[in-house]
Amino acid sequence: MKVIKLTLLLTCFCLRAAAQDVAPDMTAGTDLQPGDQHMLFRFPDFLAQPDGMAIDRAGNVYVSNPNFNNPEYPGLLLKITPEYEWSVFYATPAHPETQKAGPMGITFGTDGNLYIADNQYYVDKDYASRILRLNMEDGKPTGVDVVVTGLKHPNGVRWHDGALYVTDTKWEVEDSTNTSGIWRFPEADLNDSIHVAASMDAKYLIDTLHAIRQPNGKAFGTDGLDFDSEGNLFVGMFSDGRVFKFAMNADGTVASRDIFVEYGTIPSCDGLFIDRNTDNLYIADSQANAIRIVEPDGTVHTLAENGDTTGADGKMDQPCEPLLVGNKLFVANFDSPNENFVNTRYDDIHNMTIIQVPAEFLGTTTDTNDR
Ligand SMILES: [Ca+2]
Ligand SMILES: [Ca+2]
Ligand SMILES: [Ca+2]
Repeated sequence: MKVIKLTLLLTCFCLRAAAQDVAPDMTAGTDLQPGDQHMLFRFPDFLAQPDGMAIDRAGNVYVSNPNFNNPEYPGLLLKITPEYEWSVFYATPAHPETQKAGPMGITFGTDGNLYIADNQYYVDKDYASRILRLNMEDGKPTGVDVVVTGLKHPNGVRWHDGALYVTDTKWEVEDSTNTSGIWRFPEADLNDSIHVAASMDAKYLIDTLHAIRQPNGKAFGTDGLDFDSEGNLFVGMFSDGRVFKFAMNADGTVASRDIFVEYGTIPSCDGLFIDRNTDNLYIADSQANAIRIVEPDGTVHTLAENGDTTGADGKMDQPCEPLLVGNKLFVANFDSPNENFVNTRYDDIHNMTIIQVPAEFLGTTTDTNDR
């Protein structure tokens, strides 16, 4: 019965999405002033919180929407074509006990399937979160498998060299409340569903990191992650803004961990994307309503930054994830502030921002950065 209900719901959303004018605010060919912010999309209420993004080999961009702020709607995935036309793509199945889905980070595996962090932290902190695999054939979803259970706050996901990497922003056990972790799940093990142990030295946990507690008491750890062209892993800490660089051994264990962006350099680090043509990092500085670019030598630039807004002007309203699409940056805006954020409140405008990246930060090629 629930399946039928979900199908009906999804059909309803598809009709609504198709019924509205889906003419994009701009197309891929529109010329933009480098560094200026523009409205990419303004979404209806059932897409209240664009978050994680992934891009397939054909150049379609997928965006997760956990709808934590609008819980009457399910967790949805939407698809944006290379012509910037969006539609609802999939309703993520609800957790059998919480009756909610919280799709955050998404990424394509080398198998062509979409891996989804189903974050249950905001409805159940008792290790209810999961990783889902949305099986795909010819660009269409064919079903979902639950491949990992027992997580707490899965957030960013990336595929690298035969394994799925996942950040767990609040991997807390017992009485620690500022710990976080990084998981690595080899592809072969994902074929049998993995249940992780609630332990700081659980199998598949390759590192744990303590977030520096902020004056407001918040301590959210590992969030955005990505790999550079040489296979180094970069992981950002949400509420203290540090970024760590890891060299990896061939067997997937950590060879070294170094601080790449020091504490105090940028206020926060949510989503993180690396352009493998230049190895520049793009960081969504959620707290500051800003996008930072960090060069491989550690030099930090601000690509764009703005004050408090609803997003009605197209500008950033708590940016959570950047994705370089060609030579333009797509920015998802999460709009769910903590008390010390530039964004002061969740509002009823739900938007994504687009920014032309200045030529000085781009490489000589814009090879697809699919992931
Ligand atoms: Ca995030
Ligand atoms: Ca808003
Ligand atoms: Ca807002």
